[in-house]
Amino acid sequence: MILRCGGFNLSLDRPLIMGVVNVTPDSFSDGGRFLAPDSAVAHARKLMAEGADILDIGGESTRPGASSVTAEEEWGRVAPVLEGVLGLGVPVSVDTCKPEIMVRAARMGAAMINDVNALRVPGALEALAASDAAVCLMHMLGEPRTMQQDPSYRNVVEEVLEFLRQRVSACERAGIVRDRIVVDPGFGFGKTVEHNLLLLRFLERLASLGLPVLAGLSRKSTLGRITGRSESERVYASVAAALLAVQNGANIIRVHDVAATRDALAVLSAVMGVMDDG
Ligand code: HH2
Repeated sequence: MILRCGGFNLSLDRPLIMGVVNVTPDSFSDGGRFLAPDSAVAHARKLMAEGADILDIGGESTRPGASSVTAEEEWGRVAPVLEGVLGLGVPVSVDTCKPEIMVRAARMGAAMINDVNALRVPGALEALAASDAAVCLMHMLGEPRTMQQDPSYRNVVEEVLEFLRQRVSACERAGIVRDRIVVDPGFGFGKTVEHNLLLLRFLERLASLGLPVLAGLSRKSTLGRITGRSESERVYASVAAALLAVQNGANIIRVHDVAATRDALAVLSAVMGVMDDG
């Protein structure tokens, strides 16, 4: 499978690692650490050196209860970092829900728009259609401020699948072709621990859409609930979750800890590639 992504054609014959670069004061696990453009760019370089295949720059936290930012504020955070990493030779994704940010980021050279709102904000479909960027469509129940207030589903896996199917159709109607689309179940976005575990266990169902699947479990609270550990202590659990996601069909893994994830995926790839000849 090939993902067309701005000027890049990404082969998904092996799982790809998307490294997270949050340029926010309030992200749940690394808020405030890379707010200065220089430190964000240095962090992006480090993630690339560790083996990131894609960088994902975010200027607004989606943490439950995070405060929203204006487009100007968000662009003020994202633009200098985007400018600093565009020449590094790796496709750059911008994590945003705002059509004006999508347009400006794609114009500047972003290869992907990662939208936790799946292009539902008016103008977002058109913004993507007018660009050559890829898009990641993520499922979220409700909105970040309130999404963790008693989320409920009849069948979480089937409902997430149906939502994504409808968003893919909306993209196609708007003129965004399928080989530019990635889908994501949105771990932690309007989901209980059990919902997240069901989605991870049955992630393969999403592959029935015939599109690349992205999974973001890195350092999330479900892993904290299972292990009893704080955000910065969730590396081992995150690596385990990334491995399970890939085994269950994920093509792109969105992570904070690139080096650890890369080593785990190398072991998986060696085991899967070994010949059974005696
Ligand atoms: N998770 C977060 C943000 N963006 N995008 C996709 N496609 N999938 C995800 O699971 C996902 C995402 C939340 O993680 P993080 O960026 O670390 O936190 P914050 O939103 O607080 O900045």
